[in-house]
Amino acid sequence: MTRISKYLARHLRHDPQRIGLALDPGGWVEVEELLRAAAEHGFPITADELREVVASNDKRRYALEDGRIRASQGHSVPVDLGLPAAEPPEVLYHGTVGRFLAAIRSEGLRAMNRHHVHLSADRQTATRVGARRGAPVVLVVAAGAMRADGHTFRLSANGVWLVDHVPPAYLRFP
Ligand code: HQG
Repeated sequence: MTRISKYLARHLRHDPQRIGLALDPGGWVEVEELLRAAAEHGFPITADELREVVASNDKRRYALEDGRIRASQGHSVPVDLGLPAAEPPEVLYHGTVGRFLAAIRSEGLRAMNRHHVHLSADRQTATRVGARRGAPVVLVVAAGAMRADGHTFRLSANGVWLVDHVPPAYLRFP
């Protein structure tokens, strides 16, 4: 399941062309097309396996709708997820690692290779996100204050808060 999920992330978020896929502007692709492309490129997946991966995925990374599938967030290829602006809670969290802190203190949080900065609703999730890269450091984001100052927040289908940039003034460091 993890192998399939990683394969989906690679081709639905970052590199669809690698297997000859084209995502529509919203990031969707026909399930049949995806399965055919994967099989043709040496990674056969059955429709049942795909459904199972989508349903059991720990972070609900993929959405299935009307015979189409897309990643709910995390793209590096240009897509417009069409997410409406949403009211964030007063604080959100961002998990990172010590080696990025100097840059983050001076530039704030930047989207880097993705479309948005990803923020978590709880400290525990942010800790896990940071731990992917080393000893996690959790920053507290004054989301309510940012919203009040005109920054737009969006909430992905799987509960990740997305914002273009977090200026350093809204960050609290441990
Ligand atoms: C850091 C996973 C230097 C930032 C996770 C992070 C998440 C800066 C890294 C989702 C910086 C970017 C996203 C600055 C931010 N200077 N470094 N100014 N601003 N950074 O992977 O948030 O499993 O693009 O702290 O669970 O780690 O893929 O972002 O360490 O939800 O579904 O630059 O990816 O979800 O890394 O993770 P990423 P992220 P999936």
